[in-house]
Amino acid sequence: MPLSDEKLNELKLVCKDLRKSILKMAHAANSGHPGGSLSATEILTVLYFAIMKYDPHNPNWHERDRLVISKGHATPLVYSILAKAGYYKGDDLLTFRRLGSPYQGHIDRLKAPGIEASTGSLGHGSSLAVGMALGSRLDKLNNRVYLLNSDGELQEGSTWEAIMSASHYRLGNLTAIVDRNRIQLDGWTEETMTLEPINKKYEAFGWHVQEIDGHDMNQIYNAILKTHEIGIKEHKPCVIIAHTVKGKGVSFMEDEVKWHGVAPNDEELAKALAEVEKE
Ligand SMILES: Cc1ncc(C[n+]2csc(CCOP(=O)(O)OP(=O)(O)O)c2C)c(N)n1
Repeated sequence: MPLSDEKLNELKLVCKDLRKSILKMAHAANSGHPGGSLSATEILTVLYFAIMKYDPHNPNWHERDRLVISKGHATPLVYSILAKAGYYKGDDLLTFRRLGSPYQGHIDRLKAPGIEASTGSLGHGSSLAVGMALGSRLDKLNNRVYLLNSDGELQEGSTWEAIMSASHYRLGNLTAIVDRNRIQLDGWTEETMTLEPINKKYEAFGWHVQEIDGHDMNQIYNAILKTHEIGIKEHKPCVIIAHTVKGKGVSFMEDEVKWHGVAPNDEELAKALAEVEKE
C-alpha cells in the first residue's frame, strides 16, 4: 500500500529540512560526513516518521523498536533526525564535533539520547543488532530491530558472522537496510573490494532479500512492511538493499567520493542550500 499523498509530502519536507541541516552542520564543524548522510536521508525518514515506535520523552521505553546505525559516521543526519523526532530541541546542532558537545563525530549512546548503539568503528553494528533481536525475543517484546548498514562495511568479516548467526537463530524480528551508495571512503566499492552479487550472498546466508530505490519513500515503506510479514511467516531475517546516491540532492556532491568526509565552504554551502530548497 502506498503512503498517502499527504504523508509523502510531509516526509519530503522532512527530507528537505534534514538535508539543509546536514549541510549546515558539516559547514559549521568544517568536517563530518555529508555524502553518506545525504544518501541515507529517505531511509531514516521513513523509519522514524512512518514505521518505528519510540518515545522521545522516554528514550529507554522497553517496548520501543531498536535501530542500530552501523554507519556511525553519518552523524549530521542522525542528530538532525533525532532533533526532528523530538529527542533534542535542536537549537545547538551547530556545536557538532566541538569539544563538550553531545553531537560528536561518531554516535555515542552515552552522550546523546536516542542513540541505540555507539558505532563508528565500522563492522560491529550488525552483531549488536543480532544481540538486540535475540534479547527482544527472550524478553518476548512486541518490537522490531532495524539495522542500517553501509555497503563499505560489508567488506568486514565480522558483518558476515552476524549475518550468518541471524539466520541460524531465525531472527524474523530483524530488518537490515544496506545503504548501497557504491562509494566508500576513497573510491568505488567494486574497485576496492568486490561486493556483488550482494543479493545472492545474503540469500546464501538464509536471508530474505529485496532491492529498491533507496530514495523512493514508497518503495522504502513497502519493503519494510514486507519484512514484517516475512519475519512473522518465515522467521527469516530480512535485508533491503537500498540503491542510493552518495551526496544525493546536491548536484556537485552526487557520486563524488570527495564528499565522503569533506565539509562545504561558504560558497559551496550557499549553492548546496539553494539546490535543496529548489528541489
Ligand atoms: C573499522 C573501521 N575502519 C575504517 C574506518 C574509517 N572509515 C570511516 S567511513 C569509512 C568508509 C565509508 O564508506 P561506507 O562504509 O560505504 O559508508 P558510506 O558511503 O555510506 O558513508 C571508513 C573506511 C572506520 N570508521 N572503521
